[in-house]
Amino acid sequence: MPHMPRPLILVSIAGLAALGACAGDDGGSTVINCEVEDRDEAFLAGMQKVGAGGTTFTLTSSTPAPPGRDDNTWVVDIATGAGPFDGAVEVTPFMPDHRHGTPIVAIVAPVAGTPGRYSAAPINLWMPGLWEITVAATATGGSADAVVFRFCIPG
Ligand SMILES: [Cu+2]
Repeated sequence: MPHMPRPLILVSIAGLAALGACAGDDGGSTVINCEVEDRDEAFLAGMQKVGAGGTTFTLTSSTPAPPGRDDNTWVVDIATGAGPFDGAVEVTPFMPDHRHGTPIVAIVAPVAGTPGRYSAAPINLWMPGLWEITVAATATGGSADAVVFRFCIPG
């Protein structure tokens, strides 16, 4: 039976290589060069996106700016055709190349005194690479809308 163990060994090596793709990034063994990443966006305070439902999302500020590794705080202004948005907001980071997010949930809260303004923290971008950060807004008793901001975290 000399040939029996070989296929098993090959499968094991392939499995380790697949797991190592993401773990290697985290350990810093792979350098992420954001200069060659063309799916990301240049951060600009006040940058705007309009959702499919017509809701306007303004990324009023990011701390740090541009968004950096680990914890970020964002202020987002949300408006509908009827005026400032009022409802539930969720901010969800995701790494499309690795198919994972972050275990840390960003707390989103309305900013007192400014209708339609929400703060979100911590937006935990814990790994270098391209992140997609979805901002979703569901109006009280109304419809939902969302946009995606894409930023590359160097490392
Ligand atoms: Cu990752």
